[in-house]
Formats: sequence, C-alpha cells, structure tokens
Amino acid sequence: MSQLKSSFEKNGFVSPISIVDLETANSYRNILENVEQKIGHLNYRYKIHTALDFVYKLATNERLLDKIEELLGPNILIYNASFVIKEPNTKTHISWHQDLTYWGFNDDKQVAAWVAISDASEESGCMHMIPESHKNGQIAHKFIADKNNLLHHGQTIENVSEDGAVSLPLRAGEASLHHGWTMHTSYPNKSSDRRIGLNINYISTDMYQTQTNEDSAMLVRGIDNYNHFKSDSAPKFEFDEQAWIKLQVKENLIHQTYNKMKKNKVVSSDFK
Ligand SMILES: O=C(O)CCC(=O)C(=O)O
Repeated sequence: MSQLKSSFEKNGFVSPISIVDLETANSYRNILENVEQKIGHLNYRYKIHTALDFVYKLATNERLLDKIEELLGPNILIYNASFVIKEPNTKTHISWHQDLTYWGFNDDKQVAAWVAISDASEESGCMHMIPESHKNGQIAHKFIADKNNLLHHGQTIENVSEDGAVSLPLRAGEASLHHGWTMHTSYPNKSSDRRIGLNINYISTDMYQTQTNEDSAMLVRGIDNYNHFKSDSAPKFEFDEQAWIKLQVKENLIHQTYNKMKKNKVVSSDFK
C-alpha cells in the first residue's frame, strides 16, 4: 500500500499535497474574481465544475487525480465541486461536521479534496480535523441555525472534544484530502486577505444515490460500468452560460436530498 493511502486510512486525511504552482493558483483566482464581478458571489454554489472551465481543469488536474486514484481506485466520478470563501476579517466559520452526512450515498467510497486558491493559514481560517475520527462512521448531527456558519444546512456535531484536533494550513496551490467521515471544522478569517478554497468531492463509480434517481456525476477517470448517475458535462467555455442556467436545477436536487435525509432521520436521531 502506498504511503499516501496508509496515512489516509490511518488518519482520515493527508496534507499538504502540491497540485499547481503559485502562478497558476493566482491565475485561477483572477478568473474567479472576474466571474464574481459579473455574476456575484460563488460561495458554496454546487457543481461549479460544470459551469466554469478553470474549475473543471483544476478538478481534473492529473496530479490531483493520481492521488485520488491511489485512494479510490481507477474508476472515478466527480460528484460536486464548490468554492468555500471566507472574506477578510469576518465571522464566517464552518461547524464541526462530516461531509457524507447529507449526500444520500449508499457507501463511503468518497474523498474530498480541498484546494487552496489563496493561502489558508491558521489566521485566515484553515481547516482543522480530528485524526482517526473517520473510523467511527457517521456521528449524530444537529441542524443549528447560525448566520455565520457557511454550511447551507447548519449541520453540526455538538460538544466535540478538540484536544486531538490538528490544523491543516495550506499555501495557494496545495491541497488536503479527507475522508467523508472525518470530523472537521474551520474558524473565522482574521487575516486581511480572502481565504478561497475549492472543495471537490470524488466518488467511486460503484456508489449510488439512495434518495433520488435523478442525481448526476461526471466520469473523470476509468470506466463507469454501473451508470448509477446521469452524466454531468464539462463546461464548453470559461464561463458557460447555458451550464450556469442548468446549475440551479442540479443544486435544488442536492438540497432536496439534504432535506430528505433530515426529514427521514436517515442519518441521525438528533435532527430537529
Ligand atoms: O472551507 C472550509 O473551511 C471547510 C469546508 C468544508 O468543511 C466542507 O465544505 O465540507
């Protein structure tokens, strides 16, 4: 087993991994900020890799996909990609949670890559994770209304003992990889620069959605012998307006899945 895989399996995450150089990261930031000028905030818009070409390029970066392949095997889908942006000197944060809680999948053959587009330091609010927490499977979450929590549904694991937590600072162009059951959080950005990350969710082609037959994903490596998902397409232009219009439908479907998971208490007896 590779060192990357054994470390990932032991701790539930690996970091840092160099993906692109600083110049490329800065060029991605420039494109992002130009798009923001045109269409407004992009924070936590789902499936953004279907509408913005530079996001598609970063999510399918060969160096990144090689690492994902080491962890998930040869047949890989991108389920989702979203920017997580904390503006300078703001109170926005991310509560303790596990990513797989609301996605509605049958299994946990999933890896999240978090790629830093600007530096993510202690000061700017990098992620913190609890080593080995992925080994306990899904932990009860509550929905807690908090306008400063960037997570759409406020999903929160309460009373987390932070003693063993480690921080994962990243330089622009570096990434961390974490398992869908790894407990993680991040604190406010106290720096004078924006903290910009791209969170990409990769899954193995044999995974399936338990809550709807309409869900979609994008094959980015290998072969999909299962066809459990409808196909997401790559953008045709740097900013693909047609794909952007369709994004809303895809996003609504993901929110519906979240709500079904909450309502049916599929994942926890503690949802309010
Ligand atoms: O960007 C962050 O600080 C954390 C993002 C995260 O936890 C998530 O999207 O699941």
